[in-house]
Amino acid sequence: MYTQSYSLAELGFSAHFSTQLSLDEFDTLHPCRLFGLSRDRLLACGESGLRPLIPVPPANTGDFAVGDWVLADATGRAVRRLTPINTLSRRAAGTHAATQHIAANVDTLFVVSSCNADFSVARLERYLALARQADVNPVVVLTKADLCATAADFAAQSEPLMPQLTVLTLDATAPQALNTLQPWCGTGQTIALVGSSGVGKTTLMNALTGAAGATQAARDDDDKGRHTTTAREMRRTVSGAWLIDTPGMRALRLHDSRDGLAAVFADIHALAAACRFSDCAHDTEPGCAVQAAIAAGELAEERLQRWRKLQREERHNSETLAESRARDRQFGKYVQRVQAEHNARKGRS
Ligand SMILES: Nc1nc2c(ncn2[C@@H]2O[C@H](COP(=O)(O)OP(=O)(O)OP(=O)(O)O)[C@@H](O)[C@H]2O)c(=O)[nH]1
Ligand SMILES: [Mg+2]
Repeated sequence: MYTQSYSLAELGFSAHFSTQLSLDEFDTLHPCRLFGLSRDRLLACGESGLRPLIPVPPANTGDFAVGDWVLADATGRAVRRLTPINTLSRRAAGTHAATQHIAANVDTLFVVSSCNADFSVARLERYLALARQADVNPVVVLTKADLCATAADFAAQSEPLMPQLTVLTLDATAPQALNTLQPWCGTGQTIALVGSSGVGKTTLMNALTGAAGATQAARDDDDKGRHTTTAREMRRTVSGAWLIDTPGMRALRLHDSRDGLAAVFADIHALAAACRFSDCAHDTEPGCAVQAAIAAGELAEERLQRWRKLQREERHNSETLAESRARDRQFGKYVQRVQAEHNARKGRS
């Protein structure tokens, strides 16, 4: 795959990371960027090229994200994760309350959707909140414009979803896609691709990297033979940026995203500030600026409903995660106490 090596600057290393190293660590450890991870191993790239790394227990690979910077020792251990500039994460699928990292140290999030039945403004708003919460710049990329006569309509529906949102429409299979995305793909920049399965993320990645990663064939009744992406991985674009492909997500569950939601729904937040009552529920209260905007046709009722739904979900997931973290902390303290008592008994005997 990667035979050549890159300088730390080419890999995106900056003062944010170098200032985290002690003098001792500068002498003995090597900063490496994570290109991929599996159940028990990290695949990392430093100045001397790609190498597998093993996390030092109690850390496991789930504690890391593709795009992370780690410090590696000479024996192939990832000694420490450097604090990232940002991490995109979601609440993991299933009932188990945990966060799942999507990517770290990302400059731009390409939120990919196609100009067909996959298109959903509610889903776009979700991804935009994810990006804004992590302080990542989102760009909406609408693919399959070549298969649709009304691509401009899809773009027009997307643009008002967040202030100053950039929306691009393109044919991901055409060579021009490269030029359209070029402004975000400078040397050392990191881009992550998110979106549902089949929208063209890997196709875009192939266009930008000039390599052939497996894409999934057009969907038909029989799913056999499709090449859906199953792992997150980071690859270099022809212009020296770093691109993180992710598997299509069935559900993106937001957590701890209050600021992200406020940034995406800035229109509703601005209106709410003008309501007569500070605790206005924007229902039937007198002097509600939100309902007045709906009545005047300036705000769509559906957008208010989508905002409410995301807020409820965000609150529920954040509370569940907070409870689960508190439980883990209590259990950690219990283990420490038992250990201390055990050691004290050993010391006495
Ligand atoms: N005509 C046309 N086909 C496209 C476009 N984008 C993607 N495709 C096709 O759509 C299919 C799915 O594309 P992929 O790139 O594999 O989709 P993905 O988003 O990576 O899917 P997952 O890996 O399952 O998440 C492939 O057959 C692509 O050739 C486009 O803009 N125009
Ligand atoms: Mg894919």
